[in-house]
Amino acid sequence: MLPTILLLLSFEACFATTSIPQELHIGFSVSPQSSTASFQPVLGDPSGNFSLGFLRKNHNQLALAVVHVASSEPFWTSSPAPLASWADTTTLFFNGSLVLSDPKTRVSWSTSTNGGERVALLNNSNLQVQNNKETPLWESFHFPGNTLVQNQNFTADMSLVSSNGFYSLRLGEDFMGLYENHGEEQLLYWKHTALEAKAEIKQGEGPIHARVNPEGYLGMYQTSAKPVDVEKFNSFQQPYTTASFLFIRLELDGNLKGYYWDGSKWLLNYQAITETCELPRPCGSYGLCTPGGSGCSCLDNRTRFEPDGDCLGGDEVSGDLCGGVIGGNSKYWVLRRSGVEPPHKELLGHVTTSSLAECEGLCENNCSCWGALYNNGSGFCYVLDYPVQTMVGTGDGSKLGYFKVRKEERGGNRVGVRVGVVGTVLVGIVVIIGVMVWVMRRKGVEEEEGVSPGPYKNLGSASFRSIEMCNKE
Ligand SMILES: *[C@@H]1O[C@H](CO)[C@@H](O)[C@H](O)[C@H]1NC(C)=O
Ligand SMILES: *[C@@H]1O[C@H](CO)[C@@H](O)[C@H](O)[C@H]1NC(C)=O
Ligand SMILES: *[C@@H]1O[C@H](CO)[C@@H](O)[C@H](O)[C@H]1NC(C)=O
Ligand SMILES: *[C@@H]1O[C@H](CO)[C@@H](O)[C@H](O)[C@H]1NC(C)=O
Ligand SMILES: *[C@@H]1O[C@H](CO)[C@@H](O)[C@H](O)[C@H]1NC(C)=O
Ligand SMILES: *[C@@H]1O[C@H](CO)[C@@H](O)[C@H](O)[C@H]1NC(C)=O
Ligand SMILES: CC(=O)N[C@H]1CO[C@H](CO)[C@@H](O)[C@@H]1O
Repeated sequence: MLPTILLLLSFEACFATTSIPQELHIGFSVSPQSSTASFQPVLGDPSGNFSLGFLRKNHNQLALAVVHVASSEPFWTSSPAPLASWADTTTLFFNGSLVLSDPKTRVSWSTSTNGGERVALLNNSNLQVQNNKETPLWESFHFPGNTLVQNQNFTADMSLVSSNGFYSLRLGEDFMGLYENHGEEQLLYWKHTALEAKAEIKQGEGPIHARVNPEGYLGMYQTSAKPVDVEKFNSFQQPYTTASFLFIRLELDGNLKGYYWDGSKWLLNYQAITETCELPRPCGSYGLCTPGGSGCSCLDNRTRFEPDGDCLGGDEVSGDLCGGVIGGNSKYWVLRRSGVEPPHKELLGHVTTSSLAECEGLCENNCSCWGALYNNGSGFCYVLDYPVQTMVGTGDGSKLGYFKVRKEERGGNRVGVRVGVVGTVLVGIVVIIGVMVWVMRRKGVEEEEGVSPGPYKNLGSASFRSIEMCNKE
């Protein structure tokens, strides 16, 4: 008897979680369940293809996400807003705004819509907060992350950002471009200018927008329904395409890729960049990428390339070489290499100098410069005002590279090792102090019933970063 009841109860529980509502109304509230492995659906679309719910991240955190149910592929998430904890104190509720609230970490995300009447997920995966008007108050299609699904409009004021935050896709006046984020600066590494074969871009008629067309292309449009550009996918004008579903995603390596659904899995349909060496940093900092199969090596020929590390400097190379050092030169050492040129040089500015020495001089005397590359044939001089990433190898010995390497960051020799050990000990001490302060502050905060959110939050994230650093060591 008892087992039967239990069976019935658990059957009922299963059933309850599989009947997902298609609309959320004022007063709705739900929390993540500890038993959910990776995704807990909250709202479904009419076709059953898509679902809004809690997506588990880093074991015990979550983002709100719209996923493709059959593949669990997220098309939209509430990040880059901070992740909430996967805990029953975290709630998603609808009070006119759709709000994700985690009082424990004080993470809160909201559509900030007053007067919303319902939340609905459309059959194109667009999540909307609606009232009785035709235009929704809020829609996820206006806030893309790294993914753009078919028919989703991508406008000039949006950007698609890779989930590591390094790369972005944006529209210009008559082109779309992929950019590498260097602090404030954005370095263009791929540019596709509208061909204007079917329609022309007209001055003064507003910015262009882009959209994945279900017929199998990424189109750029201005005012007309005719595209000003058609970037074709493999599935272009294939009979299976219109019955399928397409999306593009800015991937972790900086490539823009397109996919289509064949009914059981996603197939690669498009790649903006097909040559590995044309990716923004295929071989890491101070790496050298040689087209035609020989792959990655290091600019410094005394250093061996390791696939999971950088040749020199590591990931932490940033900022500039300015300030604070007597004599100017002492902050860095110089590495020279022949047979190298900058990647995407057609997108880089250059100056023409009459000699290699003059080109190097432009960099040597400027502390915000990290390197200079000279073409002895054309006299073109490329000055790099950002930390040195992967260069491209050419067989041509008249192409010369001059690179500054920050001194403390030179690894692999005895000085480097000693600096590393001292660094580790220092990091350890900082972490211990950090944790002590954090625990003390946390106690304080708990006693005050959380009156001062600032220091608690900041300390929390700082010590979290330190712990991450230790794990890496
Ligand atoms: C909905 O909840 C949020 C978060 O608690 C709050 O800031 C907002 O004022 C509420 N809106 C309404 C209409 O009650
Ligand atoms: C999606 O919804 C729209 C409008 O609600 C409808 O016209 C269309 O046929 C639907 N598409 C699918 C694939 O269900
Ligand atoms: C995208 O833009 C086109 C043209 O402006 C419009 O007709 C269409 O409804 C928009 N699509 C969505 C999903 O908003
Ligand atoms: C490394 O580069 C230096 C300077 O370009 C050159 O003199 C040396 O022969 C190279 N060593 C090897 C092993 O290729
Ligand atoms: C140094 O380089 C930066 C970046 O390339 C440039 O903006 C600046 O004008 C240069 N300064 C001098 C003194 O040449
Ligand atoms: C650069 O060009 C000059 C003049 O053409 C030539 O004398 C010199 O050897 C070249 N240097 C290199 C490194 O190719
Ligand atoms: C993209 C996707 O998953 N589409 C599916 C939506 O649902 C219909 C009916 O079940 C499927 O045939 C599609 O493949």
